[in-house]
Amino acid sequence: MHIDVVTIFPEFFTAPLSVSILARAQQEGLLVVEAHNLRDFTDDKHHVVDDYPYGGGPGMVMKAPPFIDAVRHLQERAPEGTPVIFFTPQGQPLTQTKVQQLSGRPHLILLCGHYEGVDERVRQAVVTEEISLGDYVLTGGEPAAIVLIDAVARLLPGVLGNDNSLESESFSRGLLEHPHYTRPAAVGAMTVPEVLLSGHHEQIRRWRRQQSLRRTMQRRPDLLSAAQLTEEDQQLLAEINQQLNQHTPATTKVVTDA
Ligand code: JCH
Repeated sequence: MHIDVVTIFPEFFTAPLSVSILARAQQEGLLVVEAHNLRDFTDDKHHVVDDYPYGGGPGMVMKAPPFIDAVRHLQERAPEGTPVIFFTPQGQPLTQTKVQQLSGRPHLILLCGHYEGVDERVRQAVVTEEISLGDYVLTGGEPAAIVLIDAVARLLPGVLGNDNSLESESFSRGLLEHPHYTRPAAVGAMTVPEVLLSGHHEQIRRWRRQQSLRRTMQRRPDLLSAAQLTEEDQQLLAEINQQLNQHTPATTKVVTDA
């Protein structure tokens, strides 16, 4: 996959892309990331990329022509229909489903703004999708671009190596992960749950599934409502409720019936 990033801070991407999995993906030629300096697409002596907002008000707005010229230039080397993604708090929230869609593309163009925002005509002229990382305000699009690159890169064939991480992910899809333990068996008074030491693979699978359901119920009930639960899941949830209700006043009982 080839990812072009347009930014006034190309250095922002240096360290995150030079360590761990993203570094190896690039070394192996599975991922190419190019950070392009927006100022290279200005035509004035001082490479100015921002200006005062029409209509007045605080702060600066990023000028449209440098972004539009940068995208037109990059599109000459990109397949027809390459997504041009603009990061903004007003975009669609980034989800794993969106990440999966994007990871199937050969080429992405990412635009990072700054200041109070970008001239609306950049959207009109070249942007195909606007993406938000969540309902909080960043200083600019760069941290969002790094998150997207990271999430997309790990789905590229060959990047995570041959472990089962992605398989188990699709199994637990829509639920939170169960707890993990490794040696030593005791950390002070904190021991590993007996079942994980038992060697009973079926019991271990059930325990993990139940822990996933329990965590999701307690921390992200919104996810549990959306998840497609099997017959077994319903049973495991019923057990959880029995356990909880033994320790909990009736008025706080958790209702799980669909
Ligand atoms: C950005 C800013 C106040 C924007 C400038 C460009 C994305 N999920 C997410 N949070 N923040 C961003 C993001 C992306 C690009 C830019 N800013 C700063 C400041 C704004 O309106 C209140 C909008 C923020």
